[in-house]
Amino acid sequence: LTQDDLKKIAAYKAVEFVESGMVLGLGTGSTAKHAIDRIGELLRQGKLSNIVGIPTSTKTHEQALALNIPLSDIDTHPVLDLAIDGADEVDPDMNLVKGRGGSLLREKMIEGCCKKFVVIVDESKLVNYIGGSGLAMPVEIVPFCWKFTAQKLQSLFEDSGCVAKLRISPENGKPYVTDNGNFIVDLYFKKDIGDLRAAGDAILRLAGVVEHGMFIDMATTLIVAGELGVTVRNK
Ligand code: DER
Repeated sequence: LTQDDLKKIAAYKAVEFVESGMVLGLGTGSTAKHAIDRIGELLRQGKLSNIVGIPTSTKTHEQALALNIPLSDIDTHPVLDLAIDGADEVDPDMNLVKGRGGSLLREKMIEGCCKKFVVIVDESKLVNYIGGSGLAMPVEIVPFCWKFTAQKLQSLFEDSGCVAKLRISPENGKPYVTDNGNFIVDLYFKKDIGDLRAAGDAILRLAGVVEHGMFIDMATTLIVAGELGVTVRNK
C-alpha cells in the first residue's frame, strides 16, 4: 500500500460519519482531498443529499465546486455538524500540527465551530510530541516587518533550539502568501516544547502573529490508516 492508498483509506472511513443534511467543514491537503472526492461521489450517486460544505481554503473551494458540492461559509453556518481534515502531526493526546498546506487559519476557524472534528492521517503522521517530526510548525503572521516577528518567534523557543524560517513559494521564490494575504513563518524545534497551551498563548501574544498551527484539544476523532489496517479513536 502506498502512502496515498493509506490516506484514501482513512478518508473514506471518515466519510462514513457523514449523514444527509449535514453542514460539513471540508479540510485541505492531499488526505482531505480524498474525503471530498468521496463526498462528491456519494452525492452524485444519490447516496447522500442536502449536504452543505464549508471549505477551509480556496483550493478546497475549487475542488468542491467542481464536484457540485453546495457551498457556504461560517457567516451563514456558525455551527457545523462535522469537519474532516488531515494533519501534519498527531501526538498521543490527539493534539495536532496543521498548516503545512498553508490553510491553518481558516481550518482552525472552521474546525473550531464543529460538533465533531474527524482527523484523517496515514500512520507516518503520528509523533511522540508536537514538533517531534522535525518538520515545520507553521505560524501565520502579517507581512509588515515579518523579520521582526520571525525573530520574536524564534527567541520564544530558544531553549528548544528553535529555528524560524519565512515560507517561500517554490513557484516564484517570493514569500508564500496565504488565502488571507498573510505570510507564514515555519518553526523547527530540536526538542519537545513542553506545555503546548503555554507555547500557543505566548505565540499569540506577539502582535504580528495571526494564528499558529497547533490544534490543541480540538480533534474529537482520529482515524489512522496503516499497514496493519485502519483504526478509529475517539477523544
Ligand atoms: O495544511 C494542512 O493543515 C493540511 O491539512 C495538512 O496538515 C495535511 O496535509 P496532507 O493530508 O496533504 O498531509
